[in-house]
Amino acid sequence: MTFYGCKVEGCNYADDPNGCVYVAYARVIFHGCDFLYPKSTTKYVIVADEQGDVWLDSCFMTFGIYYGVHAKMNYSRLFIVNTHIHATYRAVHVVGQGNNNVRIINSILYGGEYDLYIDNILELIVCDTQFGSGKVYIANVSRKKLSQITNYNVVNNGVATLSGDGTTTDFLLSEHGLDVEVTDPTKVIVKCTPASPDAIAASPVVCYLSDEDSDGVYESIRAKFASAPASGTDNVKIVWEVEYIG
Ligand SMILES: [Ca+2]
Repeated sequence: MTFYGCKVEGCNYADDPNGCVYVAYARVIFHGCDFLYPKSTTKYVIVADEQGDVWLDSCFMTFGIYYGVHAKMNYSRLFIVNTHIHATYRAVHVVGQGNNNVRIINSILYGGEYDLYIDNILELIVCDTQFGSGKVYIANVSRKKLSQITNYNVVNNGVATLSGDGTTTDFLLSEHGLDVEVTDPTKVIVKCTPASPDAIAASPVVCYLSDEDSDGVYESIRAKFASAPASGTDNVKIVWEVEYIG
């Protein structure tokens, strides 16, 4: 079924014989629609491989779905709002040409392989959204804002309690816990706050990402004090915070 510009309200696409809906050179709004059990179990539900804006508002895309939305967009926009997509392979897949906008708000994305796969778009905003146990891949996005996402940590924080020995200035705090494999430490902001008298006395302190096992992946956080904290047991406390900005 191919749409060339319309609003689709309250439709039920169960058992669509083609297994997919094409949107090409058009603006299509799907509101309150139910997409499930496509006849083809290896195809896409919504395909937007040409110029074409797609709004999915208050829709369900579940039960037997392989790909949810597959977009190879050019000068197009994809908005997914109040929508649940549960796909056996990829819930949302967008590989653009550097000039698309994708916004996903207050939705649930579950994919057997990827919950979300985004590459080469202009702007990505994801907020108040729940991911499943699939992977998330986001690359080559010029502007990006991710907030209030369940099951995908782009921010993390913690408290490290250490013991000074009067000579050590550089301490391993913990792993950062971000759901991102960090190979470029310039993509992560690391902040820390000294939170005990001996930590404050040895400050200023800076925190930074560290590749403890030298495998090219920065999995840890370290703190470096200007002077060695005093000797003691659990006398050096640091509050740390990390944010992925890649
Ligand atoms: Ca490593």
